[in-house]
Amino acid sequence: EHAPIRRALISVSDKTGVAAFAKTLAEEHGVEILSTGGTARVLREAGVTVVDVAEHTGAPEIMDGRVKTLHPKIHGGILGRRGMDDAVMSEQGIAPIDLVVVNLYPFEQTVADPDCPRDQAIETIDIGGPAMLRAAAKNHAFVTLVVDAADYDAVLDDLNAQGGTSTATRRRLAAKGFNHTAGYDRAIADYLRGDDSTPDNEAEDALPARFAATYTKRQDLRYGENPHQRAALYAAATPVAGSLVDAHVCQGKALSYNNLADSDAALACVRAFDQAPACVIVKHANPCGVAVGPDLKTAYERAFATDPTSAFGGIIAFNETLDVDTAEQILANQFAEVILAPRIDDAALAVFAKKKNLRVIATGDFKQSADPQLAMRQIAGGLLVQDADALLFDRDKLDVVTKAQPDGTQLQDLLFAWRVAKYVKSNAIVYARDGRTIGVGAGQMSRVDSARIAGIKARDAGLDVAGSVMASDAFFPFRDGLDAAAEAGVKAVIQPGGSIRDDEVIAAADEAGIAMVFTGIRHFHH
Ligand code: 93A
Repeated sequence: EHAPIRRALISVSDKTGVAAFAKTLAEEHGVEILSTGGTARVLREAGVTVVDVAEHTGAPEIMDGRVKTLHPKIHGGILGRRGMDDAVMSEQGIAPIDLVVVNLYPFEQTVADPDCPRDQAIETIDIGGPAMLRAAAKNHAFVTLVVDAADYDAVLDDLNAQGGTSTATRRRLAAKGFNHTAGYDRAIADYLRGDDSTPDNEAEDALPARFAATYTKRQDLRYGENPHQRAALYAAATPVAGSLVDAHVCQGKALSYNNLADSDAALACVRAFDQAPACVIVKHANPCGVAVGPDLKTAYERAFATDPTSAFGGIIAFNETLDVDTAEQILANQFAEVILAPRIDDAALAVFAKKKNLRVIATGDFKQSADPQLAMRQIAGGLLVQDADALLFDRDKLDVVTKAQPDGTQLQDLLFAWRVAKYVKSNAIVYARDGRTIGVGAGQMSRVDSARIAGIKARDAGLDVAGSVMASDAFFPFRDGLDAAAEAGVKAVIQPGGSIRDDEVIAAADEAGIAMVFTGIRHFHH
C-alpha cells in the first residue's frame, strides 16, 4: 500500500522550493536524487548530492536539451511494474525511479508575450517533462508524481508518517498530473491554431487570435442559474473600477449567480445615465422600471411605479450616492434582492441594517471603462466574440423622417427611451414620458407582441400610454407596430430605420401625426 521512495528524478522549470524539498529527501529519507542540467545546478548550489541524468543513463543531454530524459533507463525506471518487471529491469540495468518531480517549460507564460518569436515558442514545447509525468502518473500503483510545489509537503508528510506515500496520495497526484498535461497541450494547440488564422499583417485593432485563460476564481457560488448547476465567479486579470467583481458588499446574504447576472445588467443600464440622478430596477436581466429625477428618491419612486409587480424581488441600481430618504422609501415600498450604488450614505446603511438578508453593494465610482470592451458568448464547441455595444447613437445622424417634428420634451423622452431600450432584451419596446418608463416589452419573438405587452403593463400599472414616446431597438418590419402605437396614443417614435418597408412605416406615422426619428443604429441585445 505505502510506496517507499529510494530514487527520485527531479527536473523542474519552476524551481520554487525544490532545493529544500530535495535536501530533506536526500538527508532525512536517504533518497538518491537524479536531475537534469539546470535543476541539478540549483540543487548542488544548495548542497544537495545529485547524480546527473546524463551520468545515470550514459547518454549526454543533446540538441540543446531537446533530448535529456528521453531514455529507456529513465522511462523504464518509471514505468517498470515492481515485482513483475524486475527481471527485465536488472537484465537491462534499469534502476527503479520511485518519485518523479517535474513541472513543464512555461509555455503559456512564454507565448503570452505578443513579441515572443515563433521558434522560441516551439522550443518551449516540453516533450520530456510530459512523457515522464504521464509515465509516473500511469504507474502510480508504485510511483509518486509531483507537478506542483504546493504538494512537496504532502509527500514529506507521508514519508514522515509511514515511510512511503499512501495510495490515496499517489492517485490524487496522478490525476493532478494528467490534468496538468491536458491544459498544457490545449494551450499549445490554441497557440498553433491562432498562428494559422492570423495573417502576418494582422490589423492593430483586430480581435485577438486566441484567448488565454486569464480569469481566476474569486468565489464559489451556492449554485448556478438553477440549484443543480455548480457555479463560481471569476475575476479578470486586471481589476475594473466600478465593476461588480471588485465592488464592496456592505451587508446581506451571499450573492447568488442570478443576483450577480442581474446586478451586472442593472449597473450597465444605470451607468448609461450620466446627466441626472437615475434608478434602474432589473428583474430577470431586463429593466422593469427606469427613471431619472431631480433626486434619487423621485427617480426610484418613478422607476418602481412602472411595474410594481415585477419590481418585487428585483435588483435596484443607482448612479449616485444612495441617501437615507431613498433607502427608507425602498423598504416602505417593496422586497428587493440587491441594492447597488457607487456609494451608500452611513444613514442609509443604518436603515438597510434592519433587513439582514438584503444585499447592499457599493461599487465605487462609475467609469465608462467598467463596461467590457469585448462581449463573449459561449456556444457548443466555441466562443462568439464581438465588440461590446458601446455606441448609443450618432447625434449627427439622428434623422426626423416624418412631417411632424418632435418638440424639445419629446426629443428628451425619445433619447431617454432609446437609452433604456438598448438594455432591454430584444425585441425591445419601451414607452416613456417625462424621464420615466411607462411600459417595457421585452424578449418577445415578434416586435408587435413586445409593443402589445408594453401597453398591457402600462395599463396594469395605471399609467397612461397616451402622450408618451416609444423606442424600438430595431426597425419595424411592418406598419402594424406603428398602427398599434398610434392607437395607444403614442406621440413620437425612435427606431433605427432601415426596413425595406420604411416608406409604409413612415406613412403610418404621418397618418397618425406621430413624429418619428431614425437613429441609423440598432441595439439588438439577446
Ligand atoms: O526539451 S525537453 O522536452 N526534452 C527532455 O528530454 C526533457 N526532460 C525534461 N525537456 C525536458 N525536460 C524539462 O526540462 C522538464 O519538464 C523541466 O521543465 C525542464 C528542466 O530543465 P533543467 O533541469 O535543465 O532546468
